[in-house]
Amino acid sequence: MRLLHTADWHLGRTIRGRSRFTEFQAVLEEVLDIARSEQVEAMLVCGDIFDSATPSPESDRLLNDTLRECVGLGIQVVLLAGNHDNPRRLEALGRLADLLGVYVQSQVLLPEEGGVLTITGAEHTARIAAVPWIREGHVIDAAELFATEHDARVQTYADQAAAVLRRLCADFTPETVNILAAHVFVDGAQLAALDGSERLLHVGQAYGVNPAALPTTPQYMALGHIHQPQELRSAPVPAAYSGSLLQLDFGERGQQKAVRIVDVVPGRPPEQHAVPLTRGRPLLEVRGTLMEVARAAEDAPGAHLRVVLDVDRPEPGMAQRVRDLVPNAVDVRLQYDRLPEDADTERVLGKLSPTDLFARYYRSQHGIEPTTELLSLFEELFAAETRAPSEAFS
Ligand SMILES: [Mn+2]
Repeated sequence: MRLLHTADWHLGRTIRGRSRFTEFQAVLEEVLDIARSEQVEAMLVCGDIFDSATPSPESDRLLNDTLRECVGLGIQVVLLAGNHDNPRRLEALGRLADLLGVYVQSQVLLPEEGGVLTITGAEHTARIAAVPWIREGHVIDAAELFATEHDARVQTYADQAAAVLRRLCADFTPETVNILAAHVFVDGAQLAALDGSERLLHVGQAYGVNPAALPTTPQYMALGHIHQPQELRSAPVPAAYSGSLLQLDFGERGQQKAVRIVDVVPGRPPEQHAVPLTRGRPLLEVRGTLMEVARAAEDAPGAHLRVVLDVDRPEPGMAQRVRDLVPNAVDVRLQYDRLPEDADTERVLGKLSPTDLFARYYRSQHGIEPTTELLSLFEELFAAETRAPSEAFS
């Protein structure tokens, strides 16, 4: 049985307020082209279908157009709710779509109550343990539902989520194709290193499932949640994050996005490979002077650009000049040398007057001294603000 594994579509995501609708449209057409030419029997979309809990009608339509095409091709679809999705909204879609072979998994269910889906292919039958994102506040409910090995000690979210995954895969038998599809954060997965954009989301949270705690019974784990495509070498069985369809934020720039094609028959290890996606616009960062940046932008006409502009000091209107010159610039930052901080001033901050504190703040933000006019304006406003309200506004 041949499967297409994808995830993290995030339909409706914008970049700094600009629509990416045509990119989503183009890349979903590309996914359908791949599904068609690879003759897949099923497509697993492992969560974060939409970017928000209240997607626009355009995003709804894009999903429906894509599903409609799959139905026409005879491709069965499994959609998982991710942490960005509204599970009840997706569930409502599933109430009708299952008649067409489009199965929505919006909550954690017992295996016999729909937690494990059955997909019948031309030659083989697949059992797919389908696990949406387990919300932090719901993990205990989920674990209790399964009456998983109960430990008197307080178990972490990650322990409980892992127990749910194992339980759902516990009844797999060797005569079927056995797959785990889940929207889950597995510890040790590579996060977008640039800007720490994904890393930040997980710092300090006990969300990461220990790979050693993952079930050993599936033949393949189709994962969603991490946007960087990757095979998960630390997992006990073949496992991968397919990654998102587009570079969704600047932290993901440079990532080659992909879908995965997985060939699997009962009782044997799967064969799988990534198929690169090419129809999204890349995200690039360009640095330098205005002229250097403009030249670099000409070399990358299709990209969304973050411009980091070298300037001596902040100048009002500079960001607008960049946008006028470089229409693809969606993010403009000014780069200049800030004055060095006095190491020991932290201790004396409490002794500074409000005006001195303001002057310090201004220097730290703008790298130059505030003018005397600005300082007296600050004093005037500060005095007005700190007077009794009746006095200030009478
Ligand atoms: Mn996501």
